[in-house]
Amino acid sequence: MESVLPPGVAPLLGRAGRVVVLSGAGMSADSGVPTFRDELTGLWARFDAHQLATAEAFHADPDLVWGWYEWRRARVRRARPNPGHLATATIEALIPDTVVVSQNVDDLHERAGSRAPIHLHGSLFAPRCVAEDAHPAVFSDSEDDEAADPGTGGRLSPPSCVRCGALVRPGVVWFGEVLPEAALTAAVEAAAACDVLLAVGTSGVVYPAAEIPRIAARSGAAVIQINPQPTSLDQICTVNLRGSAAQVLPTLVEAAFGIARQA
Ligand code: BV8
Repeated sequence: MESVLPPGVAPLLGRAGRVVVLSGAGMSADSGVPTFRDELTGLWARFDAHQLATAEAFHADPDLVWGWYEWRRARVRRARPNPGHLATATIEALIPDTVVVSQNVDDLHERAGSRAPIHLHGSLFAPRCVAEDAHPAVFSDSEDDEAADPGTGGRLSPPSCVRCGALVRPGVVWFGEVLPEAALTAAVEAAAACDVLLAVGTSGVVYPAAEIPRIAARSGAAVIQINPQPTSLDQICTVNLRGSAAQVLPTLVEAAFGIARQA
């Protein structure tokens, strides 16, 4: 596996004092969580994810969109962090000044042991009320058991907020919605100050998240991309490692720190 690492890449990470790990949907692909590029299935097959992940779609058909998010939540609950998530937590343990910036709404980084990943696009596990002040939703969350097979999913009516009776919506950032300011500011500051940024499994087309690796590159950091496919980030990267997160990230950590990968 060493072969995927051109000479000089591992020491870049091994010598780094400040690291940013920017993860996209590809980081969770090896855990069975579909990326935003993957075709939608079942009820949602006739939509693309960018269409459904909007306030317009939710207000036009709350049951369709809430059903989609509940299906995704159930799938993530059944998923397991993969060696890519585990290697990220290892980097954090070895380089204390590591910031994990996730575009993903799953909790696989946390379940792999990452301290406090920054969620730029929210979370599947933080539903909130549609009311202006977006107060956390108070509702009896049918924490259906982890084992329940989400199957192909279906339409599901969103609950009403017990506190104000308004609809409850997924706690994610939809297209056309602004990102949480504190999260974005923290990510931009970390990117501007890091020595190395690892861009893992992101197509680099969704803004403003796609600006993060560009800020790091402009600030003189080494940008290492891990992705089986070329992306719009290739040109700004110091090195492009063609492979999966679960394969390449543990190999890089092993080579950089001389420690065996976690299964
Ligand atoms: C906003 C939560 C202010 C919901 C998500 C500038 C230029 C152009 C457009 C814009 C711009 N500024 C704003 C926009 C509009 C828009 C945007 O960027 N549109 C894009 C599509 C052109 N941005 C917004 O709307 C943002 N808000 O700007 O607000 C504003 C407001 C009004 C008007 C103007 C401005 C909000 C963006 C956040 C949207 N919410 N998620 C949910 O999840 O349901 S984004 C969502 O898509 C995901 O969270 C993820 O972040 C993103 C998908 O991107 P990636 O993670 O990169 O994943 P993708 O599927 O694309 O690619 C997967 C990659 O993995 C591939 O490269 C593949 O090769 C690789 N891969 C596959 N397997 C593996 C792998 N890699 C490693 N290992 C593997 N095994």
